[in-house]
Amino acid sequence: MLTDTQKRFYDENGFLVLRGVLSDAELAELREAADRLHDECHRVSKGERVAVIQDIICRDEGFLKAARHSVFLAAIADLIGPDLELQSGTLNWKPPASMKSEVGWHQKFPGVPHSHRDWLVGMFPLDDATPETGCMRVIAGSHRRGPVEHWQEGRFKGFCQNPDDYTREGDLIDVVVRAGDVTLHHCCLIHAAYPNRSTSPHRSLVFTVRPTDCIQLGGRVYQSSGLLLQGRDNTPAR
Ligand SMILES: O=C(O)CCC(=O)C(=O)O
Ligand code: NI
Repeated sequence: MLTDTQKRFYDENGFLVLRGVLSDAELAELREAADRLHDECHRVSKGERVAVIQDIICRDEGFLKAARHSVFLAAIADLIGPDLELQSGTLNWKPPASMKSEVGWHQKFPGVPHSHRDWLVGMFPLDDATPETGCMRVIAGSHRRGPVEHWQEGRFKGFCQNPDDYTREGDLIDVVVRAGDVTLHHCCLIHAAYPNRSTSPHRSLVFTVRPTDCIQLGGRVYQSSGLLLQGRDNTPAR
């Protein structure tokens, strides 16, 4: 389903934007499901920080449908193979006018190491994502460096510790997307996100997807970790 140009873009840059994946009806259903978690999100965020609600596929059928969306999975299959399972599925909710909802520079892989690096994160913004509302920023091509330093004095910090890893201006891209688009980013892509300075909450669904031959070596395991999304789940480990 992806063109060779799209596949090459992902290989070179470590991320890809798929435009208009969700229909208006699908988007409306997901927004309603997210709104049902509004009070919880608000409480967790304390009106300041990003609320990350885990295991959303266990919370609402609509979220599971998004994780199994045919276009989403077909695109991922073109990048990392057809046998796919979930590692995590979250609703990331940024309160309005919240400077503390900024997310620092990091890679996914160091917090959740796996037996190989051919896995990725898919995001469904439920609201238009711009620098004003808290869109993602990426260092294009940084996935090719492999995992970079996220530790200080032997402690895992969750964020890049070496500013050289994320301050090379030329490669820094704001990933501006519309609600209904989908972004995919490689597990080693260095990325961050702006705070939400707008007057409305900013909501995204975030699914970490791996091939079934990819074994989790560390980090948290969730109720939805290992849920088969498509294909076979008996592939030998790689
Ligand atoms: O919520 C966002 O905008 C991005 C968050 C992120 O990068 C993450 O949760 O790993
Ligand atoms: Ni991230």
